[in-house]
Amino acid sequence: MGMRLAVDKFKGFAIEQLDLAAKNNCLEAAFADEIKQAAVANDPSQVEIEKQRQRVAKLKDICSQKKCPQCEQLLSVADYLVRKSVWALGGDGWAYDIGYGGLDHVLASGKNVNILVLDTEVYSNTGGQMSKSTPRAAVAQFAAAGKSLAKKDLAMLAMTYGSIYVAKVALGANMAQTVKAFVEAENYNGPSLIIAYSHCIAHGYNLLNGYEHQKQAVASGYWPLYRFNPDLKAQGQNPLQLDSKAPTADFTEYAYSENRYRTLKNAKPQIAAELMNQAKQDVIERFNLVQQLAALQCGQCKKSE
Ligand SMILES: Cc1ncc(C[n+]2csc(CCOP(=O)(O)OP(=O)(O)O)c2C)c(N)n1
Repeated sequence: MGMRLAVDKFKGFAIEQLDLAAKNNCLEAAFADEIKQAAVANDPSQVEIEKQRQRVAKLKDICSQKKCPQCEQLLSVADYLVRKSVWALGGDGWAYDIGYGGLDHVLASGKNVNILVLDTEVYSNTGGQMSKSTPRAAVAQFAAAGKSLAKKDLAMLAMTYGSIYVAKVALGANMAQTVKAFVEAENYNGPSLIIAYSHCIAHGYNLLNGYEHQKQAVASGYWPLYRFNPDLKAQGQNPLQLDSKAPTADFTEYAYSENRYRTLKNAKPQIAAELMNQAKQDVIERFNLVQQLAALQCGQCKKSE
């Protein structure tokens, strides 16, 4: 958020210096205006961004040959005249728990900030403590008897704003969908949140098979892939697009291929069975909810705006 505000401030300052440099006849007015128009354009295409890069390179060339203080100032901030994207990266411990208040503040700011959550479902750096993202029935530090509550649905919470780009991705399950989500988030002129399924040593399996586990997480319906793009509303379309199929694999089978679930089955089979039943129900309910929301007819979206 601070980065976004700083980038916007520097851009504003660069535009002021650009105007002054044109007034001082250090720059041709038409060239300065061309740069200014491109700098304030809302949704520039990649081609337009490249063109602006070339203009700014030429501008820096001109400024470096002038000796006036105006041009020196402009030279120091000229790069901010090209569109800059801002990304914040963090884990689930940060996004779901300790940084959630701040995350929510950024999401509600309406600013063009992109957020990527690498969701390992535990605090990985500090040794695998439970977070609100840890799924029910999984064992983690502080949840030695298996987590008794369902995973917090951060994507669903973010979608309730209606004005935030939200995507759930799993690189190992669908690379094309992941890339699509990143491109759309980057292009969306507002806050974006991408939650990426991320395998972790704390899950308890050979990480060489990480992508295979990601595939199973998606195939079992545990990790539905979807994209919520508020821009689609303006076209009368449902903003929510479900990108993964209805479950084709068994959740229990997937879960018990990972030590974080299996440990409990071995140590306390009865509790494990009970939690696994509930966890299975979580998966069914959550997948059904997303499926139903994605199937809504949104012909009225445009009219009601
Ligand atoms: C406010 C705050 N509390 C605690 C820490 C200590 N800390 C450093 S890394 C970490 C784990 C973060 O977990 P997560 O956000 O899930 O990221 P991961 O380690 O999984 O990548 C913690 C608690 C911190 N840096 N800041």
